[in-house]
Amino acid sequence: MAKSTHDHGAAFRAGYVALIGRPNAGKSTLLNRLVGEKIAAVSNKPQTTRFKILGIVNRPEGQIVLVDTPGVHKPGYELNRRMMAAVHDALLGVDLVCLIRDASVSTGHGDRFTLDLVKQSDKPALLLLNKTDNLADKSKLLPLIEWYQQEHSWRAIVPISALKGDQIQELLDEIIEHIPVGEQLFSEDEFTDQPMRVLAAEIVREKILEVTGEEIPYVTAVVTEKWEEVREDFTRIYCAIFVERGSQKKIIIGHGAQRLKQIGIRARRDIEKMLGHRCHLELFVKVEEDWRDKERLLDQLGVGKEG
Ligand SMILES: Nc1nc2c(ncn2[C@@H]2O[C@H](COP(=O)(O)OP(=O)(O)OP(=O)(O)O)[C@@H](O)[C@H]2O)c(=O)[nH]1
Ligand SMILES: [Mg+2]
Repeated sequence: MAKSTHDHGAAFRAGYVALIGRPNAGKSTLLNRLVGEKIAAVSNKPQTTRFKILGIVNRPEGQIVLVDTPGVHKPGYELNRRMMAAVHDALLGVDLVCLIRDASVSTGHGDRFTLDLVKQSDKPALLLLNKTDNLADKSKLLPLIEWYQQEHSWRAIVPISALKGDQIQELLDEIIEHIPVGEQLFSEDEFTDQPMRVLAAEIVREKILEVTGEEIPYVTAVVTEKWEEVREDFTRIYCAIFVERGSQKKIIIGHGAQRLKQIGIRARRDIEKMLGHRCHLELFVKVEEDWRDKERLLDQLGVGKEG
């Protein structure tokens, strides 16, 4: 279980920490929570995150560079192969791995597969049992802890709730303790590696996931095509929403364009919060057949460019 043994007066630490787990485990929620800024899109649909996103946490004792990754899943399309490449890539480049597990669901093949990835990485690892707020009876954690303990030698096992913020301080202490002594990797005013136009596109994608049903999440990509800083306190943003079929375009737009309007209103609210000033957001829906399986389009859309 969590132990808090931070040694005050110890040397400054800095390191990269991968957040690895099944789709929907809560990796991006945790990233946003730890950084204290909304960086990554979050949704109740699996496979929300599509590429690596860095989030930087500055503390007096050290600097933690979190690497959010797509959920571990079996790749079907080229898009999914790139997503999994991002996971493998993240595992290679970090000092510490956090395996995030939704503690409120039972163990399946995917959990075994994810665990094996962490073991193969040969990196020091923490096990984070997330969504403890979903467990009325915390003793339900015990068999899960036992199973994971038999399978791997964890530096620590920390039950958390990324959503409610439970045990987050303890988690930060554990992470700091297990990253190397070293100098700051990023300047203190940075909190992510993603440019504003990508963050804005991700906000739009998150709103699409919120207002549409089962099929649409997988077939949508969003790209910021134009970013005009009209005045210091006013930005005009044009985002293109790509789908694969005309029928999907109809769904996104909705009856009387109501759905697209909802997406726009919600996204603009969040983008304005991020920018700290007003913006005008214009959304276009474009059909690109089978973009998920076309290398050229994926490159153009900027999906998995680093994967
Ligand atoms: N009850 C509860 N829900 C949570 C918690 N953490 C995340 N969630 C919810 O779980 C869902 C998935 O969260 P995400 O952060 O998008 O999960 P993810 O692991 O990044 O998912 P992918 O990007 O698809 O791999 C969202 O509906 C979150 O609100 C938690 O601690 N408690
Ligand atoms: Mg995610």
